[in-house]
Amino acid sequence: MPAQWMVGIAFVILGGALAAGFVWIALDARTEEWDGVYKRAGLLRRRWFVGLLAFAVVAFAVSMTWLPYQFVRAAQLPGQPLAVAVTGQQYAFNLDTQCLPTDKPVEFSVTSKDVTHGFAIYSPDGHIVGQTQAMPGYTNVLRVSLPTPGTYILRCDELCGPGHPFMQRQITVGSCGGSAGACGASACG
Ligand SMILES: [Cu+2]
Repeated sequence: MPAQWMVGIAFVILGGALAAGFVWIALDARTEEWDGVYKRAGLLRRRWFVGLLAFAVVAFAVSMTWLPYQFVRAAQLPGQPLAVAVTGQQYAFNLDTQCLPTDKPVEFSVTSKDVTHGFAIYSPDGHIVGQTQAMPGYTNVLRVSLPTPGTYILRCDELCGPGHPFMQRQITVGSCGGSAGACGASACG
């Protein structure tokens, strides 16, 4: 069953249970003084709030390890990375290498000389494999693994001016004069 369906069914069940609780209290109120109904409704709301709060805290803590924070990516992609400096400037990316290896992580340090740009890496089959922002006065670090050799495309995915649609360049992964899977020494530095 698709995840969206499971989430939808869980939402309907939980929402229905909450609504049923309030309906039950509302119907019960016809034969009961307001004070008792008010207390039970308040209790239900407080328990619901505490339950949601506990769920949110747990979900936040667990999902931290799913997000591409630097400490998470460093743990997922261990090893000494190839450091690549990237500077965005209307409307091009400046990199200090033309070739990236397939056999170790690549760590991009991304900044900008003018406005905020996006920095998105697209694999040869057109899938996005990593993304961060190129921001003036700040360096974002993006660690990725590129195990598939080929020609990748770096695209700006943040509207940065009239020339934004043309802000892209190619970069080779895995065959820069050496055998596939390894960069030539001069190209990779
Ligand atoms: Cu742009």
